[in-house]
Amino acid sequence: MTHQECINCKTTYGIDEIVYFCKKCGDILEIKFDFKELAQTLKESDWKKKPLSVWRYRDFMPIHEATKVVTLSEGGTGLHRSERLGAELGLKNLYVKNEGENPTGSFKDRGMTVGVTKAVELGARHVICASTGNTSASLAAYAARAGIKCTVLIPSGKIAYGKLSQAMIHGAKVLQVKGNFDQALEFVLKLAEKHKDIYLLNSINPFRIEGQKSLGYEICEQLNNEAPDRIIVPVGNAGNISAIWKGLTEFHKLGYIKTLPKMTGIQAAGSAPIVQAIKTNSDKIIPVENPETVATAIRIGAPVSWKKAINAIHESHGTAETVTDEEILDAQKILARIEGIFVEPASASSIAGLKKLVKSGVIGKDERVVCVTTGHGLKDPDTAVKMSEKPLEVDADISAIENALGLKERVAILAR
Ligand code: AN7
Repeated sequence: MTHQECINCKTTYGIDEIVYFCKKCGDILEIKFDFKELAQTLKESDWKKKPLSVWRYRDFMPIHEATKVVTLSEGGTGLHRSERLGAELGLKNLYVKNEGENPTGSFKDRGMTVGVTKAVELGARHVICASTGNTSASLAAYAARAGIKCTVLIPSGKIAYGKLSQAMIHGAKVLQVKGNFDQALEFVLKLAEKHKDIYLLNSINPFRIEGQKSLGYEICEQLNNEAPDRIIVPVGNAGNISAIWKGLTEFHKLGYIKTLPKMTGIQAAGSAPIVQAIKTNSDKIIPVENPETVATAIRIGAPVSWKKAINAIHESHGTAETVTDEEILDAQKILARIEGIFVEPASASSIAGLKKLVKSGVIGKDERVVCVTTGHGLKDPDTAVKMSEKPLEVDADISAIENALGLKERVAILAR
């Protein structure tokens, strides 16, 4: 009794119907469950015996029972208690949920394992997406795993090398469109509309959101069935913050958690239409024409899931904030140096946002906060190298090496 439903006019569509936008009002769709039926299924299921992972929650996923899932073991990522970073920022209860630990190195795998499983279930032989990098890397891997064709459209120039290499090695057809992400997305939407045999897997596809909601479930289970006070998420197209909130509200409705966290979205200052809407208390976004940021993953001016994200922030009494490129890179470095967690710039925006909001007093020092870091640092090695101290070149000689390390001086001082 699961169906797809328009988030605006509530028109319903069958669970196996291929439809990306509401045919009546043009808004986006979400998956709806019959909660009585779901609660009964869960009661009879042994889901709690399965390891922490996306497919631990198979009963919560809109996939038919007999379907074979397309998986690379996604989810089950670490929720790292971050005492040193917490102390630095004045917080006692800080955690980092590190999504870089997923198979292709980003949270996108949670959505793609479900999305590509659904694609195969529907008989699709060709999948497509537009991407700032991670979505294409993930889709390429899952399409390879499923043995189906994959096409990705990426913006020109501004895609991190690690991500591009993944899409290429997995055999996707990669088109670099001379334009930005928002333009690339418009083209894939047109292509999927025109060529019905090509299945679209951007995050307007509600089956991807279903996979990504497991991130919300996992955080609560890792905190012994409690929600934190706040979850901070980097926001681009706004699929992830919407998905996490969907998962949390489902867990709440089913009685697995008693409270709900404040959802807090962070965008880069140069591409922050959702923050702008929240701050001006508007129920609409004004797309950013030419988005700019070092965090190329979230260089998105017209996020498709903006309405879901604004709902999530309002319903949860959360907030949204911008961070500058400098704040992002600074946070990336701090996290790597004092917690041993290497994330890409977009991911570090959640840490940068936390720092800013603690400083301004919006986030209380006693709050239990979870920062989601969305992608691995190796996705964008160029930025990491650029902002770090260069390796010293030394002669292949022990005394030259000791010299460079300052060990010679120490010997001299000790000898005195
Ligand atoms: C590391 O790959 O949109 O708000 O095309 O790669 O759900 O869009 C990437 C997004 C955050 C934003 N962090 O998530 C793409 C793409 C990282 C990301 C986001 C992305 P959404």
